[in-house]
Amino acid sequence: MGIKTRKVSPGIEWGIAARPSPGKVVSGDAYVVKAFANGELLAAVDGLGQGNQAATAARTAVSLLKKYAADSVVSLIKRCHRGLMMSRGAVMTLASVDLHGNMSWLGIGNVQGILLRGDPAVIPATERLRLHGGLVGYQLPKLEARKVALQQGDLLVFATDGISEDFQADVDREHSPQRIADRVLDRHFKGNDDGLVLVVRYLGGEHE
Ligand SMILES: [Mn+2]
Repeated sequence: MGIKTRKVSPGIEWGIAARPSPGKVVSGDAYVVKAFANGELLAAVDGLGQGNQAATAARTAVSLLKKYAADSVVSLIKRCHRGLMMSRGAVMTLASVDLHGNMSWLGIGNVQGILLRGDPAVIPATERLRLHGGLVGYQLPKLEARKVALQQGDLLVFATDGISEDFQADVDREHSPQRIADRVLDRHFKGNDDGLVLVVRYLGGEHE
């Protein structure tokens, strides 16, 4: 994408890198970074398949997520499920972070989510989101969000399945979110599917 400006939103700094499947013009992958009154909604979405129909499903999900950003992640998945029933469906991982750093995250399908702690004293140093099988719009598993308290400097990385799963080794915490996203995409884009990497650093607020 090559966007180099620093992206900040209340409490976070973020970066995005994405590329459509080779030969395709549109991507079925999409993301959300949306502030609401008490926090921030983050999401990476992968519309099933590639091309226009996948992009339509992803766009529908993104518009619902933005419109109802303040809702819980469970209720957002349910909304998207209803909204995508006429589409090809989508997989997605959502994280809602409030002003105190309380994060609630939930993944349906195979959009990877990793939390890398900024403070070396925190154990575990890395946490991979456990994903639930399913396809939003077709079949939902039991919805249970995982709750984590973020600390200043924590880093979140979301990657769709067009990015190889071993991307973590190329996440350098010292770099800006945009630089991390660009590097992960460059090194781990599989080349047979759309790929998207969303990187968010939690900066904390004055509300601690
Ligand atoms: Mn995909």
